[in-house]
Amino acid sequence: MSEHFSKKPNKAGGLSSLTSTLKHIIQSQQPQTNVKNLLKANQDKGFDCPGCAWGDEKEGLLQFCENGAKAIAWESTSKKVNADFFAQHSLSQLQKQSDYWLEYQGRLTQPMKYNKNTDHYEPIDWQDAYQLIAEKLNSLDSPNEAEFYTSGRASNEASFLYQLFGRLYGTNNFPDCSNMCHEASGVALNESIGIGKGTVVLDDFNHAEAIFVFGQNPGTNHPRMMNALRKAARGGCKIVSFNNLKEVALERFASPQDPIELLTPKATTISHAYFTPKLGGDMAAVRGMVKIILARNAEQKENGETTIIDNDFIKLHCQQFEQYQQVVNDTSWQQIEQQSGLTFEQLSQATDIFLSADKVICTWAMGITQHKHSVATIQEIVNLQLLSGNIGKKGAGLCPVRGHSNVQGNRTMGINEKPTTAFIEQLSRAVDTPLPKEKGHNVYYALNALLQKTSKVLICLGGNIAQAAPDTVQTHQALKNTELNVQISTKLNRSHLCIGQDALILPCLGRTEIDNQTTGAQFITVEDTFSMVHASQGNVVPLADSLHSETAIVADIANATLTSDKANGKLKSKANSASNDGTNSAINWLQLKGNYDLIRDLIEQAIPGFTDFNLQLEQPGGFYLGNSAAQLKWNNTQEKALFTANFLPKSIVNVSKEKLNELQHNKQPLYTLQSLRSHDQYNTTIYGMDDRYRGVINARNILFINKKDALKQGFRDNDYVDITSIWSDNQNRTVTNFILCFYDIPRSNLAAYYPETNPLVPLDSFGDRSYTPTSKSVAVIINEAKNPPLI
Ligand SMILES: Nc1nc2c(c(=O)[nH]1)N[C@H]1C(S)=C(S)[C@@H](COP(=O)(O)OP(=O)(O)OC[C@H]3O[C@@H](n4cnc5c(=O)[nH]c(N)nc54)[C@H](O)[C@@H]3O)O[C@H]1N2
Ligand SMILES: Nc1nc2c(c(=O)[nH]1)N[C@H]1C(S)=C(S)[C@@H](COP(=O)(O)OP(=O)(O)OC[C@H]3O[C@@H](n4cnc5c(=O)[nH]c(N)nc54)[C@H](O)[C@@H]3O)O[C@H]1N2
Ligand SMILES: [Mo]
Repeated sequence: MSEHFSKKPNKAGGLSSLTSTLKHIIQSQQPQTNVKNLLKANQDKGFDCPGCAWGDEKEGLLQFCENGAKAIAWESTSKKVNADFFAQHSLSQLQKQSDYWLEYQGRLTQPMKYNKNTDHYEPIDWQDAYQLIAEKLNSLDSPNEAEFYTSGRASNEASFLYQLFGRLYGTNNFPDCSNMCHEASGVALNESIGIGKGTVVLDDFNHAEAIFVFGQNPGTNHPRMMNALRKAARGGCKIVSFNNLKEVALERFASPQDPIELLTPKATTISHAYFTPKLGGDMAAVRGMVKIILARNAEQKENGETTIIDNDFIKLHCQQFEQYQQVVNDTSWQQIEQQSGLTFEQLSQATDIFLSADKVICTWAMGITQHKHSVATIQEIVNLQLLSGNIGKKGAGLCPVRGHSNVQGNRTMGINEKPTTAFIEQLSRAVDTPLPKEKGHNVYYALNALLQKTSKVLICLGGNIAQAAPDTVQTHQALKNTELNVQISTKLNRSHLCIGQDALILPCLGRTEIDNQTTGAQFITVEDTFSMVHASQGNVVPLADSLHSETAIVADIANATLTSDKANGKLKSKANSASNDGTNSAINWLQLKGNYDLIRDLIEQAIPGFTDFNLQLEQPGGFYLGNSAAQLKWNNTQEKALFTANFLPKSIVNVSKEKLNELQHNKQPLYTLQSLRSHDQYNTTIYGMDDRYRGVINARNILFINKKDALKQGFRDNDYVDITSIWSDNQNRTVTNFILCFYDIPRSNLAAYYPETNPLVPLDSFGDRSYTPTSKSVAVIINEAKNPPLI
């Protein structure tokens, strides 16, 4: 033990989470407002908690969790980052501050423009800011020289207007946080089952007989999911965890809403079985389970007994089963055990649980999606579920657990750089204007285009691309190459500080605040991970009169850009041919901004599933968008659920053979590093320096390592090390002075926090077909720190 490490707690939740909630509410300096906020979180006529995309229970007074409370308290602070603040701090001074310090200064409240001569951000009128954006966009040689980034908090209304604006302007360049998150789930599921979303609803968790949780840490990142898991476990459902680390919430969880578990050491055992595969080893693990199932099935068939796989389901609904069987047969046990790091016996135990349950849900998150072979891994999970017909029946299905609270809604609204033809055609009809069909940029291509200066303008609807994207040095350079960088944000972050020629900060309202427009207070809508669409309305007075809503900001930028006399000649269209006040236009941006019901009317025409949108929202809890696969309708090209016959990757270590030989020759051990979240952060927002559930106190530069690996290299607990990534381009990517922490982690695997380790993730190291950065499998070496801090 040291000053930074204490014993890992033996349960998650309980009193510690309640005290932490209170601490964050008090620290916000707005305790009364925040108590009021928490009572409205995820309630009918309340606002949608910005914490995560988990679904809402139908009843219960309290619908928030510790980390949702942190997110809410973080937004509702009384501290302001206004013109005075920027007059006091030059850009160069701000650049020296930590990410934690930047966001801790308070809420952005005034639109600001960077002045190169003074090196300060200075106030600008909203209208002047819009004019500046309009002029810049209309001066570009091609609309494809602009990038429109979105983070998954933006509402359906704001993101619908944003993509419509981008497309009317003439581009499909919509890089978004999803590209770095669940992109692989979308690619895999669309191909396998014809829809890129999960097939379950919240109620399915009440009926499942087994729940397999792959690569996910819900105790920290989806705490409200813990209620569903706890309830299921208590009802006899068997929960099986596959996680590279022993995450305490998946072992034992105490509900803060249960008086006994709150006040005594009692807790509910969550996982019936817990397996710790190697990083990137899940595809092999699931392949192993399938191999066991198929072997047992063949045996039973031979003995004339009933088979264990669901032959009827497979015959009626699936394709390519024979090819898949062949690939499974050709996969050796040696490869399965070596890649998964699990034994035949362990995988047999997992299979026994799988087969003993009639209804199985598989959930997953970033531990599955951020590898090179993530698409294939997710398709292997689908294969497993198809074998037993575990899709389209109550209590069973596929559940990619989304991150940002409206990231799924953003996609439904068309934030997608590769829209389908059907989507574009319907949207074009709704606005009576042809729209671009060719593919645009995802995050990977957008950053490359900015690096090569073929893109010149970056507009970000929320988020913090500077710290969220991989290869920090390159990403920062990409942002510094911009001719105009526009950030629509609530808090100050690194993306406001990586700038080129012109830069604007446009401060917006948060979810908890009242959004008044010309026709009165507005609500917005969001879609959760279970495809439920519901309203969200803020209920506290905005921190400053000068704040605008995201929806209004997008409408104003669109109005200024598209209705200008100088609107890009090539883009002149019916929808854009308006006078300057936004009237007489097929799209009357100013009218839409004044009344969000009208935006929803337009969504109803443009996006399938939103018939009677405004009316449907009147139902408490909102409405279900439906899911074709859950109804056993397969909307892929084959019109069948596909068994995908992928081979296991040749290696799960993300380096070339030459590099591997070189390291072996130098006797330098190679590790695979995962970059993950602590309990005290929301992505790039750092709330505090602890990671209570892993026993870490007051430090983020921690490197979790297996004791045997450390000792073999001559390191001791608490030693300082430098971490260097191994990648084919020979560029030096190093982060320094990480403190080693001996931890229960598979050999040759490491874990450290994101975003601090993002400088190690090479931009060109991304998932096959998903382009998701391989944030959970970075090949690295570690060396004694060159310049350790003097103690
Ligand atoms: N409080 C809070 N809530 C959040 C967020 C936040 O930062 N803070 N972020 C939101 C967002 S955008 C997202 S996407 C989600 C993220 O939610 P998670 O996916 O839970 O986030 P990570 O911290 O990246 O955790 C990854 C988990 O997968 C495990 N893992 C890593 N690699 C592997 C592997 O190869 N195999 C297996 N089996 N396990 C592996 C890790 O040990 C860890 O438990 O949470 C959302 N909710
Ligand atoms: N190495 C590594 N990198 C990763 C990941 C990882 O696991 N490892 N995870 C990836 C994942 S899953 C994701 S989703 C991305 C996250 O990428 P982003 O979504 O870009 O990042 P966030 O940190 O969520 O964005 C935080 C900022 O959003 C702004 N903000 C907060 N609330 C609002 C709001 O209501 N409106 C507006 N307009 N702005 C708001 C604030 O200014 C805040 O500073 O990071 C990815 N990067
Ligand atoms: Mo995410």
